[in-house]
Amino acid sequence: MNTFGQLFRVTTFGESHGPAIGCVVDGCPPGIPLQPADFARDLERRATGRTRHTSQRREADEVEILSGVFEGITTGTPIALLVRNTDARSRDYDAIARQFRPGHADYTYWQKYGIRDPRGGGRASARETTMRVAAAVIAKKWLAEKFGIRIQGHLAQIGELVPRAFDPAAIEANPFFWPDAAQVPELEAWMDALRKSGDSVGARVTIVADGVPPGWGEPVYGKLDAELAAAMMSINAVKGVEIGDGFAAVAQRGSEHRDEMTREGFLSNHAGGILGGISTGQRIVVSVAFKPTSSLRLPARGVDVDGNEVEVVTTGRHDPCVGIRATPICEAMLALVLMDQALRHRAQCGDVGAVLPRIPADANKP
Ligand code: EPS
Repeated sequence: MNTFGQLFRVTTFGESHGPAIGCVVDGCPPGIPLQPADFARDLERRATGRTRHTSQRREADEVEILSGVFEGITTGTPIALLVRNTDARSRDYDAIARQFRPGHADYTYWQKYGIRDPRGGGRASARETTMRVAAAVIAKKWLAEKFGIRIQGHLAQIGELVPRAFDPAAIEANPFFWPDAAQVPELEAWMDALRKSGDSVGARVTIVADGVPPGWGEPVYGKLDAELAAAMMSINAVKGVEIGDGFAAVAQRGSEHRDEMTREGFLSNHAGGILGGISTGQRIVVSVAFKPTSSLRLPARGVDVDGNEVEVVTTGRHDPCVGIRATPICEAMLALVLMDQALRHRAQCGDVGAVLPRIPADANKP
């Protein structure tokens, strides 16, 4: 399955070392101003090779709009976007073309298809996330314009390091999306040491959406939180998703977890802005766990396609922590889910109108 969404449908295609990657966005509302320059900011935020802390592959990541836009405005017809691969170095993969990297999708792709494109991880590469981010630029634009929805993520943990302060203004001012500016030098040194060691590390990314109206999400099989979990889990290397307090709810009492309501607003947001699979109008809060990447130069025991036990060593240009550039990817998946749910809500409940009483978002939020 390479298609995501029901009414706002995104299909991605392409491999990491193929000529290009791309997507088709079907079901996009007409009338949205859209030009290639709109994609630059989020694609740069996600790209490799912009700092020493990510893979040194340097892609231009320029988006070509092939269809669905006339004179800078979406027409309602399928929007095809293309990004050419310009810096693939396939010889890096010669040595492991017949081996399975422990902890990588090499093995499971082989088991499923009996064949794989080993160059750059093929379709299993994080390269594919470029097109999700591109498609979500359109969704973010529409959500912002129609509803004033703002989506922002940050890196909430890397290895054992957690931010000691939270300053929203710091997030976009460093290459980690880290909310504590004073801690960034420590983080850089920590990442330098990790890179030198040849190892990798996991991370947690938290993303929020403000301004989502109450009522989005479908009650049983199309729950907003279920679709968010599936969307985040579809990102490479994701091993866990929490909504609101997530697994911390296990140890909570109901009297603590419930979000009390006043006419001035909700007094807390343990639910992460979703009750019964439907948005409450509070901030939507999603937290995503990334595993440490598996392409390591540290030798590991593995097998090859002939069943021989081999020592696997991965050279090339790899991310020591894929979570560092996952913030825009998680934001993108949040935007795509909200866009699709917004159109579905409009289709079924567009005539319901505003329902009273409407509790404002969190009373205690700045
Ligand atoms: C990736 C391995 C590297 C990364 C790539 C993701 O690919 P290569 O070995 O071809 O340099 O650079 O990320 C991107 C190219 C990108 O645009 O995100 C992997 O194994 O997932």
